[in-house]
Amino acid sequence: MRHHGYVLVRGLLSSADLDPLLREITHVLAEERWLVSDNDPVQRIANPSAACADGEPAYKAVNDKVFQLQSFHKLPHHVLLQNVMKLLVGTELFIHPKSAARLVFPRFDRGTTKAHQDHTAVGGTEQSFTAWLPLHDCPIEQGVLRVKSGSHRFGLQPTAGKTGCIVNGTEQGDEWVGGDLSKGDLLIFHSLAVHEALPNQSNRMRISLDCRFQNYRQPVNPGALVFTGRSGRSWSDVYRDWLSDELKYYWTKLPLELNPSKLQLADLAANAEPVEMRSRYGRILERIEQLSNVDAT
Ligand SMILES: O=C(O)CCC(=O)C(=O)O
Repeated sequence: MRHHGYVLVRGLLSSADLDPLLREITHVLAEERWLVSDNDPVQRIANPSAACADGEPAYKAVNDKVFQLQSFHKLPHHVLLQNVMKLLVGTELFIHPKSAARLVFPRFDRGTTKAHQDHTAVGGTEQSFTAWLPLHDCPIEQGVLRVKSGSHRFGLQPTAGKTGCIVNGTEQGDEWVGGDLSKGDLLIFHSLAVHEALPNQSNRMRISLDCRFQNYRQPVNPGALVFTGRSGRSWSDVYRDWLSDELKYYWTKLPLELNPSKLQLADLAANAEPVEMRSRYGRILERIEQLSNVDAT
């Protein structure tokens, strides 16, 4: 990790760990008609006419349903995953609550993740790590993730405006590294490691998770704990259909150091530039304050 900025762990998780979540997610996709109807949903055969990408309303509507699944939030807490991440961050492990599901349509360029560094969006300490895991075998042609080896040693790299993406060919680092992954493999990378997806050239959806981890004694971006958008979505909306209280608000029990702090958030809500950012900081502060009143289980 120190030298290359990434580690590939083969076969950490089993089918028994991953299949139930894959089944639940593909059930959601089938209901939304993202999959062709004459195949078993776990085959992930995409309906091209439904193709959409992260950042688009149609994508968000379905991704939000996946985000509500209790099993989706359980997977990053898998004990084997925690043990591996503790080797990197120490025993004071903080599992970020906002993991991401990636639902990537085939042959759909807009849906292919461009080169970026997670620290741009995740913030907090630079010593945070993403574990990227497909829920199925993911050969190169199904749009696997690849990493620019050694790129974490160059700090934050210039992006194309506010997109957060690094212009193709300007990434600093050594060679691009990627290859076929199998179900159960885990690609772990540093928050400053440049990475991107290869195009999904198959006829199946690529379904994977990004889970983020750090030491809880190091600063955490409050935006990683709450929903920052205007929709007003809250954790209680996410938990609405959960069958147990396990893992609800678990991070509120940890002694997290927020950066920006609540005081700084209040200042940013009043004075941030550009002005459009002020309401976003205001929302984050309000939602962080609301979390202080929840009863964590
Ligand atoms: O899966 C993808 O296409 C993107 C994943 C990613 O950028 C991440 O894990 O940070």
